[in-house]
Amino acid sequence: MIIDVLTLFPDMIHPVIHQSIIGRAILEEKVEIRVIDYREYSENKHKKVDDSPYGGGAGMVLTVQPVVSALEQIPGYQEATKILMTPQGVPYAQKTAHKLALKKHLIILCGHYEGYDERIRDYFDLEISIGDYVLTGGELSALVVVDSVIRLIPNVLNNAGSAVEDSFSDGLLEYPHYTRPPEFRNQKVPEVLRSGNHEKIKQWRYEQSLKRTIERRPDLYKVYLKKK
Ligand code: JEW
Repeated sequence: MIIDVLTLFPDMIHPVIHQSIIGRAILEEKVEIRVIDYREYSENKHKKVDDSPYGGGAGMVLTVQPVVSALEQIPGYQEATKILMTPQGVPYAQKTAHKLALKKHLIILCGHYEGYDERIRDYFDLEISIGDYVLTGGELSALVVVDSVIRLIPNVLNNAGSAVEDSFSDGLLEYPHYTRPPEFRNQKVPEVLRSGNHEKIKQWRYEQSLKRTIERRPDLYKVYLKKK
């Protein structure tokens, strides 16, 4: 997979993608990530990429020319899946991550002003928001998409697919995990987990998953009941 990240702040992207599982996926050539500073494509004499909004009002708007020029110089950009990061986009969830993980080429645009010139939207296939909170720009959102998609590429997790799904596989939250020591200060590991009774352990974990989902995520529990 090739992922092109269009950003005005390449230094927000670089260190993150070279760590951990993403860093290894790049070294193992499971994914190629190219970070493109679209300011370089501005035809303005001062390399300006923003301007004040027509009709007035506070704040600046990202101009269309640098974005479209940066897009058009990417080989195969017409066939790529082009994603615009914006708080107005569809709320990001695991289902979208799975769809994106099937693609050969993603292009992700990060904005960094009060808004995009509306004409930019015509060049993109999909608008994504990572949740209902305010950020300073699209870079962190793009990194969330990149991380969640790369871990779904076959053989990126050494763990042959068992960790790929985690909590969202059956729609329940994960059960509590424990490891050594069996007792830390006054906290004990539940007896059942050390019993060796695998049927009992399975039952306990399922009950814990249910309890946790009902308490913490009634919204997920409702969906789980419907699917069951
Ligand atoms: C996201 C791209 C570009 C936020 C979430 N937040 C916000 C916001 C911004 C500008 C105007 C109005 C609201 C900041 N911003 C972005 C925020 C993506 C940009 C500028 C974003 N997902 N993605 N929750």
